[in-house]
Formats: sequence, C-alpha cells, structure tokens
Amino acid sequence: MGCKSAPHVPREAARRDYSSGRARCGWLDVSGSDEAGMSENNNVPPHSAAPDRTKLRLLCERLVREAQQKGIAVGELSVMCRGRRRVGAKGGGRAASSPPPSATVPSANTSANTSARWRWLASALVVASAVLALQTQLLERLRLDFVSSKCVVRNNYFVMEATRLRTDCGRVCVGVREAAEFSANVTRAAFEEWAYLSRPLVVRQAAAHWPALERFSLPFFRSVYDSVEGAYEAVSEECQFLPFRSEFVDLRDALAMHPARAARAPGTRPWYFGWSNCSPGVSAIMRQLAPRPPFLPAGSESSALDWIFMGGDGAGAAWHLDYVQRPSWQAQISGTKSWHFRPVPECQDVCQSFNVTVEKGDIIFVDTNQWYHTTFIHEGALSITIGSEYD
Ligand SMILES: O=C(O)CCC(=O)C(=O)O
Repeated sequence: MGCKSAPHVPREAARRDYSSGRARCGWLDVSGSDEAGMSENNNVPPHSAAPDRTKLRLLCERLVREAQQKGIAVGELSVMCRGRRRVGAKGGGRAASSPPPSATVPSANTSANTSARWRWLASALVVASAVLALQTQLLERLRLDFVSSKCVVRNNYFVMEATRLRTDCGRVCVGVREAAEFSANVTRAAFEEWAYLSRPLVVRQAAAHWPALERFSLPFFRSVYDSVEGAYEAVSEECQFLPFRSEFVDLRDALAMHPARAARAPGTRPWYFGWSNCSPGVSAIMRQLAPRPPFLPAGSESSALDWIFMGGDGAGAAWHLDYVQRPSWQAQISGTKSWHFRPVPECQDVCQSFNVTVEKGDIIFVDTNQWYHTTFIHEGALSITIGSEYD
C-alpha cells in the first residue's frame, strides 16, 4: 500500500513488520501512529474530526474498492486482514471477526497490563527469594560463629582493652630506657632473673648457629607446607594468618606469590605477613632447624605454637598490644628489624618509649601484653623470624 516506514519506529518493531510482509503498512495506518502515511495513502485528512469508526469505514470502503479493482474477492481480503490483525495484536491477538479496532485497543491494553503485572510479580518473587537466601546464609553464619567460637563475646580491641589487667608500671617499665642486652653465652640462671620482668631483652647472636639461617626462605616454607598433608588446613582452621597490609587471604595464597614479587624485584608490591603454625608435621621440620633457646628456664616451653613473620623492607606490624598468655621470644633468622616500644596508657606518665634493632642471629624477648609495639624492616635482606611464647 506504499506506506513510508516511520523513522521513529524502533528497530525491533520495524523488523517484525518487515517479516510480516504487506501487513506492516496496514497496521501502522489503522493504529493511527503514522498519520502522514495515512494521509498520503488513504486520503483521510490527517487532523479530521471524524470519529474513528467513520475513518475506518472510509478506509474499509476504499480497501474493498481497490481490492475489487484488482480482482481480489472480499473473502480473500478478509483472510489478508486476519493475518494483519494477528501482527498488530501480538501478545493478545484476535481473529478478524472480533470487534472493530477501536474496541480492541482497551483489550490490548488490558492484556499488556496483565502481562506487566505478571512480570512485576515475577521480579518481586525473584527479589524476595534472593533476600530470603541472603538472610538464611547470614543466620547460618552467625549460628556457626556462635557454635565454633570459644568466646561468648568475640574478641575486639575495645572489649580486650576494657578487660585487660592494669600494668604494674613500677615492675614493668619505670626506669626502662632501652632493651637489656646479653651475649650468646648467657647462663640459664642469669637469664632467669630477667625472664619474667616483662622488660624487653635481646640476646645477641644466640641463634647464629641455627641451621634455619641457611634454610628458611619463602620457597622453603612453600615446599614444606606443600609436602605435609593438611598443613595449610591446620593453619587456616586452628591457627592464625596475619596479612598486615598485603592482600593475601591465607598462607597458601601468600606462599604462592609470584617469584619476582617473592624476590622483591623492582616494581613489585611490597609484602609482609605472619602466621602461627598448627601443623605438627611442619613443626617437627622447623624445630630441627630452629631449636628453642637453650637458656630459657627449664620447663618453660609449654607452647607448641610457633609464629613466623616474613617480608620487608618497610613497615612490619602496626602499633598494637597483644592479649596472649605469656611473654614471647623471637629469633631473627634473616634481615634486620627494629622494634619500637611504648608504655601502656596507665604508665605513660612514668615510663618512656624506646627502640631496639635486632640483626640476623639475635633473639629478642618481649612481653607483648605489656608494651605497645610496632616493627620496621630495614633495607637489605628479607626479614624472617621464628618465635614462640614461653612461661
Ligand atoms: O615480628 C613482627 O613484625 C611483629 C611481631 C608482633 O607484633 C608480635 O609478636 O606481637
């Protein structure tokens, strides 16, 4: 019928119309969405005040006339019209014998409304089930947390600070301006006098002969954890992994870092992390290479838990106070690290801050429950330490 396709018809509508052949133009005309086309092709004034029925009757008469001129039977025309109607009424089509177009508009609207309502209902259902699933997951996590937690109130700094025992400043820090220093040949008796005073001590070169100095490295720890069955799981399930400022999610992730980054090649991101080891298999290997300091008081080793810290250079652990059971020792296996100590708040008026630097082979003793502390790794070799608590 020679209708122009309307430039604003969306691509999808246009495609549908092309696929339905002749029906496309008639549908556009009858719906009145292409008034220019109707005016041009059907001689019905574009802004006629004539009611829809009159317009349609005129259109029908013209159609029938044209059909007759072309030798098309009225019945055939009616079949053609039926085809056309199906296209226009997509989603709620009616046969040609149904009421005139003006009457089909509300019906199309009704079915459009109904399907919109169904769509809305379906979306609401999807959102509701997603919220429900999330809630169930959260509740399950809370339940597991509660069941698996050994504490009624979970640890956090406010709770721990509020419940920590006040420090006896006179015993721990009054008059302390530096770490006490001993040489590697310190006797057990001499050391014992200082061991529980909660004052930082360094025994210089006490670990200098440990095989760990030759063996400990990131690839070494990776091969040990890779080879001992359940070693990574023991750390993640029963021990602690401290990523500090790195992005590592657990020990496996940290030990699997790219070799260039592990070697701290220029342009790679710096890293520092620590973990406690709960794998007896790994502990047995490490203990052969890093035995306990021989001058520790007899029977003072009830903790089987070793802590390893490695990385550098730059910041190590941030300022913190620990809430552990006992004082700790830490052997510097490689690299150089400075410790900064600050008295706890109740002692700040009578005690002072100070630093100490430990070198490869030194062992430091710190009551980390009594001194705020932070660490800094010096440039040069990677810092690797191993340590434990003692009592
Ligand atoms: O070795 C380090 O860098 C941190 C150690 C520490 O903060 C600790 O043992 O509490």
